[in-house]
Amino acid sequence: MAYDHGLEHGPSDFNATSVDPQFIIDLASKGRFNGLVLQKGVAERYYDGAVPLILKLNGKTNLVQGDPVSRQICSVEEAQALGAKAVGYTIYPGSIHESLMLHEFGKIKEEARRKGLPTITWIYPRGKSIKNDTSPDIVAYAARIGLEIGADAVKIKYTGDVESFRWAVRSAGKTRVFMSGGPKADSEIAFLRQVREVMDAGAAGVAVGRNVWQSRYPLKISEALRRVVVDDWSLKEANRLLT
Ligand code: FBP
Repeated sequence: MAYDHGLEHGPSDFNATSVDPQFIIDLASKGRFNGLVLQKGVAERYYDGAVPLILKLNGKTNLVQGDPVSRQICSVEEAQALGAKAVGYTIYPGSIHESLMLHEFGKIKEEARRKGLPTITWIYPRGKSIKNDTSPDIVAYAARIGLEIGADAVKIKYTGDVESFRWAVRSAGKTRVFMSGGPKADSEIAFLRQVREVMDAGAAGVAVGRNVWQSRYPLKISEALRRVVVDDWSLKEANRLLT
């Protein structure tokens, strides 16, 4: 489960419940998530060790316009001290600043490997040169970048259909692929269908935020999600949990 939105988007993503990190920490645990993505400030004050921590090492706000850059704001050492079992880093290929992020991640990867921590990269093609960040070619390129730079897992956006996502998964080779959730889908079933499709395409799992904690039934959707991802349930079976 991802919960780094307070930095990336600000509190406008939250409601009166999800604005409280404690609610998310409890939800991740009750919903039996196998990872929780936090920035260091939230981790320092709220993380309780119940769900494996994935510490996000870089981040940015959405207040700056133009080609994005996201710089490191937490060290690998600090992440480990906070209890992280893996570290996360976002790269925006296509941005005029991409080389900065690729370089920074290269250093992080070397240190993380020495410390035995897996790396998960959010690879979001973005910037003036990117016309459509979910086109199959662009998403497959993002997946491949993950492999080329040595990420253990890559988090990419959905392309919209199983076949093109399967190509993205193949392009990532032995780097595991997680789908990024995106803004809240029209319905819980529409979101679950998307998850079913990415699993059918060979993804290792999903790393989602808004589609869980913006739902009216966060616990039910967590359970349905786990059933599809971990237990390989069909959409029909999982959907019964929502009714
Ligand atoms: P969601 O499932 O809510 O989309 O979260 C995934 C995520 O990658 C977060 O980790 C991050 O804060 C956010 O999306 C960034 O979204 P974007 O850069 O596309 O606005």
